[in-house]
Amino acid sequence: MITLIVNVSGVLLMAAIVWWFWLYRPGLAAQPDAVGIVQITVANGVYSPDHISVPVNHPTTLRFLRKDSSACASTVIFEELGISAELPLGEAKEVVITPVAPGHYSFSCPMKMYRGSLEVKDE
Ligand SMILES: [Cu+2]
Repeated sequence: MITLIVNVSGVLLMAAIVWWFWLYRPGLAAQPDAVGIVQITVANGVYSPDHISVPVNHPTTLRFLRKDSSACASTVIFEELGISAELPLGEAKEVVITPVAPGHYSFSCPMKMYRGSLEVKDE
């Protein structure tokens, strides 16, 4: 019985890994509110929302709220934009970005367990 449970949970875990790394695609992109702010929660291995759409050449405030106490989640990196920020636990941290070129950019924690995408759109 124990073996069965271990096997079943192993299969479920593998299915979850496959889903997370290969099948999962973020849904509709979140957009800044009327004053140019997007709230992003950092918890349980995901940025919510993890797909954000922002206008080009416009300052957008990404307001991160980290609820995950693991050390790796405490840094968010926008590789292509050359931005990295420390996220204090349980406190909002604002990262202001003004992307100058349309395209797709990524953001993640240092080990890339937390991953998000930023879509910069022409107006
Ligand atoms: Cu990480």
